[in-house]
Amino acid sequence: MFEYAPAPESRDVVDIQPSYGLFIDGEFADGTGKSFKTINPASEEVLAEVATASEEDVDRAVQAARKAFGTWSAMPGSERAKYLFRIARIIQERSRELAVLESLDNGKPIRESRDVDLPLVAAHFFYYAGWADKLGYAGYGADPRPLGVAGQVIPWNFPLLMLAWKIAPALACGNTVVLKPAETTPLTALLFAEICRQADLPPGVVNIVTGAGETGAALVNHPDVNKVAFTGSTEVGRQIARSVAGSGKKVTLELGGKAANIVFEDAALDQAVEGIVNGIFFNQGHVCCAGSRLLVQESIATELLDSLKRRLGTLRLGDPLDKNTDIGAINSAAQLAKIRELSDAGELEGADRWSPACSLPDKGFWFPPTIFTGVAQSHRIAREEVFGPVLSVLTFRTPDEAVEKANNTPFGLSAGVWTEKGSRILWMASKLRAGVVWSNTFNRFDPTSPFGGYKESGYGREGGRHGLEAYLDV
Ligand code: TXE
Repeated sequence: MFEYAPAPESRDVVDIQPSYGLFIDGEFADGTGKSFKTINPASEEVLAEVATASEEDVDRAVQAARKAFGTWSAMPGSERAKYLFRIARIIQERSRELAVLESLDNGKPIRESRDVDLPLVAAHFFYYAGWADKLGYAGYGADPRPLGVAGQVIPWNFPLLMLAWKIAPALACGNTVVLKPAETTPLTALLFAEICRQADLPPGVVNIVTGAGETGAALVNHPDVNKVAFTGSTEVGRQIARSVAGSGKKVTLELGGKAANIVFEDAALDQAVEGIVNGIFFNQGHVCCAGSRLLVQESIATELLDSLKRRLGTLRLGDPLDKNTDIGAINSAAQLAKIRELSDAGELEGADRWSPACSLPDKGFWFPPTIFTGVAQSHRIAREEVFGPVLSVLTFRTPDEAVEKANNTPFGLSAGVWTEKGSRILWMASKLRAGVVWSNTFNRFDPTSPFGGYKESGYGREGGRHGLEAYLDV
Protein backbone atom coordinates (compact mmCIF):
# COMPACT_ATOMS: atom_id res chain seq x y z
CA MET A 1 0.00 0.00 0.00
CA PHE A 2 1.19 3.50 -0.81
CA GLU A 3 1.85 5.53 2.33
CA TYR A 4 1.46 9.25 2.04
CA ALA A 5 4.12 11.50 3.51
CA PRO A 6 2.83 14.13 5.92
CA ALA A 7 1.63 17.18 3.99
CA PRO A 8 2.35 19.96 3.25
CA GLU A 9 6.03 20.89 3.05
CA SER A 10 6.80 24.03 5.04
CA ARG A 11 7.59 27.18 3.11
CA ASP A 12 9.48 28.42 6.17
CA VAL A 13 12.54 26.47 5.03
CA VAL A 14 13.22 29.24 2.52
CA ASP A 15 14.12 32.78 3.33
CA ILE A 16 12.72 34.83 0.45
CA GLN A 17 13.97 38.40 0.42
CA PRO A 18 11.59 41.19 -0.60
CA SER A 19 13.89 42.21 -3.46
CA TYR A 20 16.78 40.77 -5.45
CA GLY A 21 19.58 42.35 -7.48
CA LEU A 22 21.77 40.90 -10.21
CA PHE A 23 24.72 38.60 -9.58
CA ILE A 24 27.74 40.10 -11.29
CA ASP A 25 31.44 39.48 -10.60
CA GLY A 26 30.69 37.52 -7.44
CA GLU A 27 28.50 40.23 -5.87
CA PHE A 28 24.80 40.95 -5.71
CA ALA A 29 24.37 44.38 -7.24
CA ASP A 30 21.49 46.70 -8.01
CA GLY A 31 20.67 46.91 -11.68
CA THR A 32 20.69 50.21 -13.47
CA GLY A 33 17.24 49.53 -14.87
CA LYS A 34 13.80 48.63 -13.60
CA SER A 35 12.42 45.67 -11.72
CA PHE A 36 9.65 43.08 -12.05
CA LYS A 37 7.62 40.95 -9.69
CA THR A 38 7.82 37.20 -9.52
CA ILE A 39 4.70 35.51 -8.21
CA ASN A 40 3.60 32.18 -6.82
CA PRO A 41 1.38 30.82 -9.63
CA ALA A 42 -0.59 28.70 -7.16
CA SER A 43 -1.77 31.73 -5.19
CA GLU A 44 -0.85 34.79 -7.29
CA GLU A 45 0.98 36.10 -4.20
CA VAL A 46 4.00 38.27 -5.01
CA LEU A 47 7.12 36.44 -3.86
CA ALA A 48 9.72 39.11 -4.59
CA GLU A 49 10.73 42.11 -6.67
CA VAL A 50 13.61 41.26 -9.01
CA ALA A 51 15.94 43.59 -10.93
CA THR A 52 15.55 43.84 -14.71
CA ALA A 53 19.02 43.82 -16.23
CA SER A 54 19.47 46.57 -18.82
CA GLU A 55 21.88 46.37 -21.75
CA GLU A 56 24.43 48.15 -19.59
CA ASP A 57 24.00 45.57 -16.78
CA VAL A 58 24.38 42.74 -19.27
CA ASP A 59 27.55 44.37 -20.53
CA ARG A 60 28.96 44.54 -16.99
CA ALA A 61 28.17 40.85 -16.52
CA VAL A 62 29.79 39.87 -19.82
CA GLN A 63 32.90 41.94 -18.98
CA ALA A 64 33.12 40.23 -15.58
CA ALA A 65 32.87 36.83 -17.27
CA ARG A 66 35.51 37.87 -19.83
CA LYS A 67 37.88 38.99 -17.08
CA ALA A 68 37.39 35.71 -15.17
CA PHE A 69 37.86 33.59 -18.30
CA GLY A 70 41.66 33.98 -18.36
CA THR A 71 42.24 32.45 -14.94
CA TRP A 72 39.38 29.97 -15.02
CA SER A 73 40.34 28.50 -18.39
CA ALA A 74 44.01 28.32 -17.44
CA MET A 75 43.26 26.52 -14.17
CA PRO A 76 44.04 22.78 -14.27
CA GLY A 77 40.88 20.75 -14.92
CA SER A 78 41.38 18.95 -11.61
CA GLU A 79 41.08 22.31 -9.81
CA ARG A 80 37.93 23.32 -11.70
CA ALA A 81 36.52 19.91 -10.79
CA LYS A 82 36.94 20.68 -7.08
CA TYR A 83 34.68 23.72 -7.40
CA LEU A 84 32.06 21.76 -9.34
CA PHE A 85 32.10 18.90 -6.83
CA ARG A 86 31.73 21.46 -4.04
CA ILE A 87 28.75 23.08 -5.78
CA ALA A 88 27.16 19.64 -6.28
CA ARG A 89 27.52 18.81 -2.60
CA ILE A 90 26.09 22.15 -1.46
CA ILE A 91 23.12 21.60 -3.79
CA GLN A 92 22.53 18.26 -2.07
CA GLU A 93 22.85 19.82 1.37
CA ARG A 94 20.45 22.64 0.50
CA SER A 95 18.14 20.58 -1.69
CA ARG A 96 15.09 20.91 0.54
CA GLU A 97 15.34 24.69 0.46
CA LEU A 98 15.93 24.68 -3.31
CA ALA A 99 13.02 22.31 -3.94
CA VAL A 100 10.58 24.38 -1.90
CA LEU A 101 11.69 27.60 -3.60
CA GLU A 102 11.38 25.94 -7.02
CA SER A 103 7.83 24.78 -6.27
CA LEU A 104 6.84 28.21 -4.93
CA ASP A 105 8.13 30.12 -7.93
CA ASN A 106 7.21 27.57 -10.61
CA GLY A 107 4.06 25.86 -9.33
CA LYS A 108 5.37 22.30 -9.74
CA PRO A 109 4.51 19.64 -7.12
CA ILE A 110 7.08 19.37 -4.35
CA ARG A 111 7.30 15.62 -4.97
CA GLU A 112 8.68 16.40 -8.42
CA SER A 113 11.05 19.20 -7.45
CA ARG A 114 12.28 17.17 -4.46
CA ASP A 115 12.51 13.71 -6.05
CA VAL A 116 13.24 14.46 -9.72
CA ASP A 117 14.60 17.96 -10.34
CA LEU A 118 16.97 18.37 -7.39
CA PRO A 119 18.64 14.93 -7.58
CA LEU A 120 19.19 15.50 -11.31
CA VAL A 121 20.58 18.99 -10.74
CA ALA A 122 23.19 17.63 -8.32
CA ALA A 123 23.88 14.66 -10.62
CA HIS A 124 24.71 17.01 -13.52
CA PHE A 125 27.26 18.91 -11.45
CA PHE A 126 28.81 15.67 -10.19
CA TYR A 127 28.91 14.21 -13.71
CA TYR A 128 30.54 17.22 -15.38
CA ALA A 129 32.91 17.72 -12.43
CA GLY A 130 34.18 14.28 -13.36
CA TRP A 131 34.91 15.38 -16.92
CA ALA A 132 36.85 18.56 -16.04
CA ASP A 133 40.22 16.78 -15.75
CA LYS A 134 39.54 14.26 -18.54
CA LEU A 135 38.76 16.50 -21.50
CA GLY A 136 41.83 15.20 -23.32
CA TYR A 137 40.15 11.77 -23.25
CA ALA A 138 36.75 12.93 -24.52
CA GLY A 139 37.65 12.02 -28.09
CA TYR A 140 38.21 15.60 -29.23
CA GLY A 141 42.01 15.53 -29.39
CA ALA A 142 44.59 16.02 -26.65
CA ASP A 143 43.93 19.66 -25.87
CA PRO A 144 40.40 20.84 -26.61
CA ARG A 145 39.93 24.54 -25.76
CA PRO A 146 37.02 26.30 -24.08
CA LEU A 147 35.10 28.80 -26.22
CA GLY A 148 35.14 31.81 -23.88
CA VAL A 149 32.07 33.52 -22.45
CA ALA A 150 28.83 31.55 -22.74
CA GLY A 151 25.53 33.51 -22.85
CA GLN A 152 22.82 31.15 -21.66
CA VAL A 153 19.07 31.76 -21.73
CA ILE A 154 16.77 29.28 -20.03
CA PRO A 155 13.01 28.73 -19.65
CA TRP A 156 10.72 28.37 -16.65
CA ASN A 157 9.65 24.74 -16.77
CA PHE A 158 12.75 23.28 -15.05
CA PRO A 159 14.52 26.42 -13.84
CA LEU A 160 17.29 24.78 -11.81
CA LEU A 161 17.68 21.73 -13.99
CA MET A 162 18.06 23.83 -17.14
CA LEU A 163 20.59 25.94 -15.26
CA ALA A 164 22.53 22.78 -14.38
CA TRP A 165 22.38 21.49 -17.98
CA LYS A 166 23.88 24.78 -19.12
CA ILE A 167 26.31 25.81 -16.39
CA ALA A 168 27.88 22.47 -15.39
CA PRO A 169 29.37 21.49 -18.80
CA ALA A 170 30.34 25.11 -19.59
CA LEU A 171 32.38 25.46 -16.41
CA ALA A 172 33.88 21.98 -16.62
CA CYS A 173 35.28 22.88 -20.05
CA GLY A 174 36.78 26.14 -18.75
CA ASN A 175 34.22 28.64 -20.06
CA THR A 176 32.70 31.38 -17.96
CA VAL A 177 28.99 32.09 -17.95
CA VAL A 178 26.32 34.77 -17.98
CA LEU A 179 22.94 33.11 -17.50
CA LYS A 180 19.49 34.61 -17.79
CA PRO A 181 16.70 32.69 -16.06
CA ALA A 182 13.09 33.07 -17.23
CA GLU A 183 11.20 36.08 -15.92
CA THR A 184 8.56 33.96 -14.16
CA THR A 185 11.08 31.78 -12.29
CA PRO A 186 14.21 33.74 -11.36
CA LEU A 187 14.49 32.81 -7.68
CA THR A 188 16.32 29.49 -7.69
CA ALA A 189 18.96 30.87 -10.08
CA LEU A 190 19.58 33.64 -7.54
CA LEU A 191 19.83 31.10 -4.74
CA PHE A 192 22.27 29.20 -6.95
CA ALA A 193 24.33 32.41 -7.17
CA GLU A 194 24.53 32.37 -3.38
CA ILE A 195 25.70 28.74 -3.59
CA CYS A 196 28.48 29.82 -5.97
CA ARG A 197 29.65 32.26 -3.31
CA GLN A 198 29.40 29.59 -0.63
CA ALA A 199 31.57 27.35 -2.82
CA ASP A 200 34.14 30.18 -3.18
CA LEU A 201 33.81 30.05 -6.94
CA PRO A 202 36.08 32.81 -8.29
CA PRO A 203 34.15 36.02 -9.03
CA GLY A 204 32.92 36.42 -12.60
CA VAL A 205 32.92 32.70 -13.46
CA VAL A 206 29.12 32.61 -13.05
CA ASN A 207 26.97 35.73 -13.48
CA ILE A 208 23.18 35.80 -13.32
CA VAL A 209 21.20 38.54 -15.06
CA THR A 210 17.44 38.61 -14.54
CA GLY A 211 14.82 40.11 -16.83
CA ALA A 212 12.60 39.27 -19.77
CA GLY A 213 13.20 38.83 -23.51
CA GLU A 214 15.00 42.17 -23.93
CA THR A 215 17.61 41.13 -21.38
CA GLY A 216 17.96 37.77 -23.15
CA ALA A 217 18.37 39.50 -26.51
CA ALA A 218 21.00 41.89 -25.09
CA LEU A 219 22.91 38.87 -23.80
CA VAL A 220 22.86 36.71 -26.92
CA ASN A 221 23.68 39.69 -29.15
CA HIS A 222 26.54 40.97 -26.99
CA PRO A 223 29.65 41.04 -29.21
CA ASP A 224 31.87 39.62 -26.47
CA VAL A 225 29.77 36.46 -26.01
CA ASN A 226 31.36 33.50 -27.80
CA LYS A 227 28.73 30.86 -27.31
CA VAL A 228 24.94 31.03 -27.08
CA ALA A 229 22.90 28.27 -25.48
CA PHE A 230 19.14 28.63 -25.51
CA THR A 231 16.20 26.53 -24.36
CA GLY A 232 12.75 27.91 -25.04
CA SER A 233 10.18 28.42 -27.76
CA THR A 234 10.87 27.61 -31.39
CA GLU A 235 9.91 31.15 -32.31
CA VAL A 236 12.53 32.78 -30.08
CA GLY A 237 15.04 30.09 -31.08
CA ARG A 238 14.57 31.13 -34.71
CA GLN A 239 15.03 34.80 -33.82
CA ILE A 240 18.25 34.00 -31.97
CA ALA A 241 19.59 31.88 -34.82
CA ARG A 242 18.91 34.74 -37.21
CA SER A 243 20.39 37.42 -35.01
CA VAL A 244 23.67 35.59 -34.32
CA ALA A 245 24.10 34.28 -37.88
CA GLY A 246 27.49 35.28 -39.24
CA SER A 247 28.72 36.50 -35.84
CA GLY A 248 31.04 33.53 -35.34
CA LYS A 249 29.20 32.57 -32.13
CA LYS A 250 28.56 28.90 -31.59
CA VAL A 251 24.89 28.17 -30.91
CA THR A 252 22.88 25.33 -29.42
CA LEU A 253 19.09 25.49 -29.42
CA GLU A 254 16.73 23.21 -27.52
CA LEU A 255 13.22 24.04 -28.63
CA GLY A 256 9.73 22.59 -28.60
CA GLY A 257 8.34 19.12 -29.14
CA LYS A 258 5.22 17.13 -29.92
CA ALA A 259 6.22 13.64 -28.91
CA ALA A 260 4.27 10.53 -29.85
CA ASN A 261 3.82 7.94 -27.11
CA ILE A 262 3.06 4.80 -29.14
CA VAL A 263 1.26 1.86 -27.53
CA PHE A 264 1.07 -1.50 -29.36
CA GLU A 265 -1.57 -4.11 -28.57
CA ASP A 266 0.96 -6.47 -26.96
CA ALA A 267 2.17 -3.84 -24.45
CA ALA A 268 1.80 -4.32 -20.69
CA LEU A 269 -1.21 -2.03 -20.43
CA ASP A 270 -1.02 -1.09 -16.74
CA GLN A 271 2.57 0.02 -17.19
CA ALA A 272 1.67 1.85 -20.38
CA VAL A 273 -1.07 3.77 -18.55
CA GLU A 274 1.45 4.89 -15.91
CA GLY A 275 3.87 5.87 -18.69
CA ILE A 276 1.21 7.87 -20.51
CA VAL A 277 0.26 9.70 -17.30
CA ASN A 278 3.89 10.42 -16.49
CA GLY A 279 4.53 11.37 -20.12
CA ILE A 280 1.96 14.14 -20.30
CA PHE A 281 0.95 15.11 -16.75
CA PHE A 282 4.42 15.27 -15.16
CA ASN A 283 5.19 18.94 -14.44
CA GLN A 284 1.69 19.91 -15.73
CA GLY A 285 2.86 18.97 -19.22
CA HIS A 286 5.35 21.87 -19.18
CA VAL A 287 7.94 19.54 -20.66
CA CYS A 288 9.53 19.93 -24.10
CA CYS A 289 9.67 16.14 -24.54
CA ALA A 290 6.17 15.53 -23.10
CA GLY A 291 4.27 12.61 -24.66
CA SER A 292 1.52 14.93 -25.84
CA ARG A 293 0.27 12.66 -28.65
CA LEU A 294 -0.88 9.20 -27.64
CA LEU A 295 -0.82 6.83 -30.63
CA VAL A 296 -2.69 3.71 -29.62
CA GLN A 297 -3.22 0.58 -31.71
CA GLU A 298 -6.86 0.47 -32.71
CA SER A 299 -7.52 -3.02 -31.30
CA ILE A 300 -6.84 -1.89 -27.71
CA ALA A 301 -7.93 1.76 -27.92
CA THR A 302 -11.19 1.38 -25.96
CA GLU A 303 -9.65 -0.73 -23.20
CA LEU A 304 -6.63 1.55 -22.84
CA LEU A 305 -8.70 4.73 -22.77
CA ASP A 306 -11.06 3.32 -20.15
CA SER A 307 -8.21 2.49 -17.89
CA LEU A 308 -6.45 5.80 -18.57
CA LYS A 309 -9.60 7.70 -17.61
CA ARG A 310 -9.95 5.66 -14.40
CA ARG A 311 -6.33 6.52 -13.55
CA LEU A 312 -6.86 10.22 -14.26
CA GLY A 313 -9.71 10.19 -11.78
CA THR A 314 -7.18 9.41 -9.03
CA LEU A 315 -4.79 12.30 -9.78
CA ARG A 316 -4.75 15.01 -7.16
CA LEU A 317 -4.53 18.61 -8.31
CA GLY A 318 -3.74 21.38 -5.87
CA ASP A 319 -1.21 22.98 -3.52
CA PRO A 320 2.26 22.37 -5.01
CA LEU A 321 3.76 22.19 -1.51
CA ASP A 322 1.42 19.35 -0.52
CA LYS A 323 3.39 16.11 -0.80
CA ASN A 324 0.27 14.31 -2.07
CA THR A 325 -0.19 16.60 -5.05
CA ASP A 326 0.25 15.10 -8.53
CA ILE A 327 -0.65 18.15 -10.61
CA GLY A 328 0.41 21.62 -9.56
CA ALA A 329 -0.24 25.09 -10.93
CA ILE A 330 0.25 26.31 -14.49
CA ASN A 331 3.32 28.52 -14.45
CA SER A 332 1.80 31.79 -15.64
CA ALA A 333 -1.39 33.49 -16.76
CA ALA A 334 0.07 33.69 -20.28
CA GLN A 335 0.75 29.96 -20.42
CA LEU A 336 -2.75 29.23 -19.06
CA ALA A 337 -4.25 31.41 -21.80
CA LYS A 338 -2.27 29.48 -24.43
CA ILE A 339 -3.46 26.10 -23.06
CA ARG A 340 -7.06 27.32 -23.01
CA GLU A 341 -6.82 28.69 -26.52
CA LEU A 342 -5.45 25.46 -27.98
CA SER A 343 -7.95 23.32 -26.04
CA ASP A 344 -10.84 25.45 -27.28
CA ALA A 345 -9.46 25.07 -30.81
CA GLY A 346 -9.46 21.29 -30.29
CA GLU A 347 -13.18 21.35 -29.50
CA LEU A 348 -13.97 23.73 -32.35
CA GLU A 349 -12.12 21.52 -34.80
CA GLY A 350 -14.28 18.58 -33.73
CA ALA A 351 -12.25 16.54 -31.21
CA ASP A 352 -13.95 15.22 -28.05
CA ARG A 353 -12.75 16.73 -24.79
CA TRP A 354 -12.73 14.87 -21.47
CA SER A 355 -11.47 15.71 -17.98
CA PRO A 356 -12.10 13.90 -14.68
CA ALA A 357 -14.36 15.61 -12.15
CA CYS A 358 -11.94 17.96 -10.45
CA SER A 359 -12.42 21.22 -8.62
CA LEU A 360 -9.89 23.95 -9.28
CA PRO A 361 -8.68 26.33 -6.56
CA ASP A 362 -10.15 29.85 -6.73
CA LYS A 363 -6.83 31.65 -6.80
CA GLY A 364 -3.88 30.90 -9.04
CA PHE A 365 -3.51 29.39 -12.51
CA TRP A 366 -4.96 25.91 -12.94
CA PHE A 367 -5.94 23.57 -15.73
CA PRO A 368 -7.43 20.09 -15.24
CA PRO A 369 -5.84 17.00 -16.80
CA THR A 370 -7.51 16.76 -20.20
CA ILE A 371 -7.79 14.14 -22.93
CA PHE A 372 -8.91 14.73 -26.51
CA THR A 373 -10.13 11.75 -28.52
CA GLY A 374 -11.23 11.73 -32.14
CA VAL A 375 -8.22 13.88 -32.97
CA ALA A 376 -7.20 14.26 -36.63
CA GLN A 377 -3.60 14.86 -37.63
CA SER A 378 -4.56 18.22 -39.07
CA HIS A 379 -5.98 19.52 -35.76
CA ARG A 380 -3.96 22.19 -34.02
CA ILE A 381 -3.87 20.09 -30.81
CA ALA A 382 -2.14 17.35 -32.83
CA ARG A 383 0.40 19.71 -34.40
CA GLU A 384 1.19 22.54 -31.99
CA GLU A 385 2.95 22.34 -28.66
CA VAL A 386 0.35 22.92 -25.93
CA PHE A 387 2.89 22.75 -23.10
CA GLY A 388 0.14 21.88 -20.65
CA PRO A 389 -1.73 18.85 -19.21
CA VAL A 390 -3.50 18.07 -22.48
CA LEU A 391 -3.25 14.74 -24.29
CA SER A 392 -4.33 14.21 -27.91
CA VAL A 393 -5.27 10.62 -28.74
CA LEU A 394 -4.89 9.17 -32.23
CA THR A 395 -5.07 5.54 -33.36
CA PHE A 396 -3.13 3.36 -35.81
CA ARG A 397 -3.40 -0.15 -37.22
CA THR A 398 0.10 -1.12 -38.37
CA PRO A 399 3.63 -0.29 -37.23
CA ASP A 400 4.21 1.57 -40.52
CA GLU A 401 1.20 3.74 -39.87
CA ALA A 402 2.43 4.41 -36.32
CA VAL A 403 5.81 5.57 -37.67
CA GLU A 404 4.21 7.75 -40.31
CA LYS A 405 1.92 9.47 -37.81
CA ALA A 406 4.62 9.81 -35.15
CA ASN A 407 6.96 11.50 -37.64
CA ASN A 408 4.23 13.72 -39.06
CA THR A 409 5.23 16.76 -37.01
CA PRO A 410 7.60 19.67 -37.50
CA PHE A 411 9.29 18.65 -34.22
CA GLY A 412 11.55 15.72 -33.39
CA LEU A 413 12.59 15.73 -29.76
CA SER A 414 11.36 12.48 -28.25
CA ALA A 415 9.06 9.47 -28.62
CA GLY A 416 7.91 6.48 -26.60
CA VAL A 417 7.29 2.90 -27.72
CA TRP A 418 5.32 0.41 -25.64
CA THR A 419 5.56 -3.22 -26.76
CA GLU A 420 6.84 -6.50 -25.37
CA LYS A 421 8.61 -7.24 -28.67
CA GLY A 422 12.31 -6.35 -28.61
CA SER A 423 12.69 -6.46 -32.38
CA ARG A 424 9.84 -3.99 -32.78
CA ILE A 425 11.42 -1.59 -30.31
CA LEU A 426 14.64 -1.57 -32.34
CA TRP A 427 12.80 -1.23 -35.63
CA MET A 428 10.67 1.66 -34.34
CA ALA A 429 13.71 3.41 -32.84
CA SER A 430 15.45 3.25 -36.21
CA LYS A 431 12.44 4.79 -37.99
CA LEU A 432 11.40 7.49 -35.53
CA ARG A 433 12.89 10.92 -36.17
CA ALA A 434 13.34 11.88 -32.54
CA GLY A 435 16.42 12.69 -30.49
CA VAL A 436 15.31 10.38 -27.67
CA VAL A 437 13.25 7.22 -27.99
CA TRP A 438 12.16 5.69 -24.71
CA SER A 439 10.81 2.19 -24.61
CA ASN A 440 8.42 0.87 -21.96
CA THR A 441 9.16 4.00 -19.95
CA PHE A 442 8.98 7.76 -20.51
CA ASN A 443 10.59 11.01 -19.32
CA ARG A 444 13.73 9.30 -18.03
CA PHE A 445 16.78 11.52 -17.77
CA ASP A 446 20.37 10.91 -16.92
CA PRO A 447 23.39 13.21 -17.09
CA THR A 448 25.33 10.60 -19.08
CA SER A 449 22.86 10.68 -22.02
CA PRO A 450 22.88 13.31 -24.74
CA PHE A 451 19.55 15.09 -25.21
CA GLY A 452 18.38 17.20 -28.15
CA GLY A 453 16.21 17.22 -31.21
CA TYR A 454 15.71 16.85 -34.91
CA LYS A 455 13.98 19.37 -37.18
CA GLU A 456 12.32 22.33 -35.44
CA SER A 457 13.21 20.93 -32.02
CA GLY A 458 16.61 22.56 -32.44
CA TYR A 459 20.21 21.52 -32.79
CA GLY A 460 23.12 20.49 -30.64
CA ARG A 461 23.10 18.03 -27.77
CA GLU A 462 23.17 18.63 -24.04
CA GLY A 463 24.24 15.98 -21.54
CA GLY A 464 26.76 13.19 -21.74
CA ARG A 465 30.08 13.40 -23.55
CA HIS A 466 28.27 15.06 -26.48
CA GLY A 467 27.30 17.92 -24.17
CA LEU A 468 31.00 18.84 -23.87
CA GLU A 469 31.26 19.40 -27.61
CA ALA A 470 28.98 22.44 -27.34
CA TYR A 471 31.51 24.16 -25.05
CA LEU A 472 34.82 23.21 -26.65
CA ASP A 473 36.79 24.14 -29.74
CA VAL A 474 37.85 20.73 -30.91
O1 TXE B 1 9.04 31.04 -24.26
P1 TXE B 1 10.23 32.00 -24.62
P2 TXE B 1 7.71 31.36 -23.40
C1 TXE B 1 7.48 26.75 -25.57
C2 TXE B 1 6.12 26.32 -25.05
C3 TXE B 1 5.56 27.58 -24.49
C4 TXE B 1 6.09 28.60 -25.47
C5 TXE B 1 6.14 30.01 -24.98
O2 TXE B 1 5.34 25.87 -26.12
O3 TXE B 1 4.16 27.58 -24.44
O4 TXE B 1 7.38 28.14 -25.78
O5 TXE B 1 6.85 30.08 -23.75
C6 TXE B 1 13.79 34.35 -23.15
N1 TXE B 1 16.07 36.81 -27.04
N2 TXE B 1 8.54 26.49 -24.61
O6 TXE B 1 7.04 32.56 -23.92
O7 TXE B 1 9.72 33.38 -24.87
C7 TXE B 1 12.75 34.41 -22.06
O8 TXE B 1 12.95 35.58 -21.28
C8 TXE B 1 16.61 36.08 -26.05
C9 TXE B 1 9.27 25.27 -24.80
O9 TXE B 1 8.07 31.37 -21.99
O10 TXE B 1 11.01 31.32 -25.67
C10 TXE B 1 13.00 33.10 -21.34
O11 TXE B 1 14.13 33.21 -20.49
N3 TXE B 1 15.87 35.51 -25.09
C11 TXE B 1 10.49 25.24 -24.00
C12 TXE B 1 13.34 32.14 -22.47
O12 TXE B 1 13.73 32.99 -23.56
C13 TXE B 1 14.54 35.65 -25.12
C14 TXE B 1 10.49 25.87 -22.68
C15 TXE B 1 12.17 31.27 -22.93
O13 TXE B 1 11.07 32.07 -23.25
C16 TXE B 1 13.92 36.40 -26.15
C17 TXE B 1 9.70 27.08 -22.62
C18 TXE B 1 14.75 36.99 -27.13
N4 TXE B 1 14.24 37.69 -28.15
C19 TXE B 1 8.75 27.33 -23.56
N5 TXE B 1 12.57 36.36 -25.93
C20 TXE B 1 11.31 24.00 -24.04
N6 TXE B 1 12.00 23.75 -25.15
O14 TXE B 1 11.40 23.28 -23.07
C21 TXE B 1 12.36 35.62 -24.82
N7 TXE B 1 13.55 35.19 -24.32
